[in-house]
Amino acid sequence: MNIHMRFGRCCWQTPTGLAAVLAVFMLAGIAHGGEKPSPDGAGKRNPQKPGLAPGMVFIEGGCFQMGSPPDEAGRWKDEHRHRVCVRDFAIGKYEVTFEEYDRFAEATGRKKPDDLGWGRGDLPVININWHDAVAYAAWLSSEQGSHFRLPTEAEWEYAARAGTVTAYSWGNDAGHDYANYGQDRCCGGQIEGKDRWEFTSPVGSFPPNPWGLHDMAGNVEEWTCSRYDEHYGGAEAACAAWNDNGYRAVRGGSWGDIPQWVRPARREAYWPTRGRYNIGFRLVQDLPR
Ligand SMILES: [Ca+2]
Ligand SMILES: [Ca+2]
Repeated sequence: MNIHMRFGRCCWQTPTGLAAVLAVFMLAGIAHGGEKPSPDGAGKRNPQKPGLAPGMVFIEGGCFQMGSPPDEAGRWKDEHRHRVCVRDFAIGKYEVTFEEYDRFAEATGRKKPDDLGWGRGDLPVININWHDAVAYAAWLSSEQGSHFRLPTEAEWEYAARAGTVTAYSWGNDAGHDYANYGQDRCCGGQIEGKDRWEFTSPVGSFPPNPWGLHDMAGNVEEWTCSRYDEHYGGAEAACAAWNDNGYRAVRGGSWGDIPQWVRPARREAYWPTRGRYNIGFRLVQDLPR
């Protein structure tokens, strides 16, 4: 289990400066390229899918190899490869932003999460626990008359891989031109190349993966709805009950993580009742069948 990796890192918990607060709000449906479907046809997106909510990308279901090969650099033992199938779903093109979450907080009288002085707007929301994310999905569902939820761990990895089998969706080598992540070795944020951010970056600042999804690697880690099971016993394809106090699977790595931690196969575990400065989320929309 990788939960212990989340402890004992203190040197980058305190923001040292203000990130620029951008006034460009996320506009649902803006295309950022990445239009072509996966080369192997294991899944593809269809922006014309009826009922698709703004900002959602349709993902055709399919089967894939979840996990990593034994020789993948930075691999952990909980990443063992196994075949998983997922149904059609839609997933957010971007991580949920502070602007979006603040609208929910204002509408429901919730306390707005701390941005640590980095700014709000189109920066990904942080410092929200799993229950907060689930409550946001429920609220948005009632607002829009559609069903939103967190992705299962399997859906998340399927979408992050986007039909690829490499260590990263762009290839086998990490690169700050593709994602916002941290230093090569522990600990803290890193500014390098197109990665101009020591902490979080505005969503969509990096190229999308082959299925048009931004920041699946890095920026903020993302809650899944699944209970973390080190042995992949099936929990990865289901959502945990709200009163299940076990760890939740958290995916994608963050601005403060080493490159190997933003691989699609990489897994983290975290308490559902705790928020964190590097964990946010994105939503899935269940489409009518
Ligand atoms: Ca960075
Ligand atoms: Ca992310």
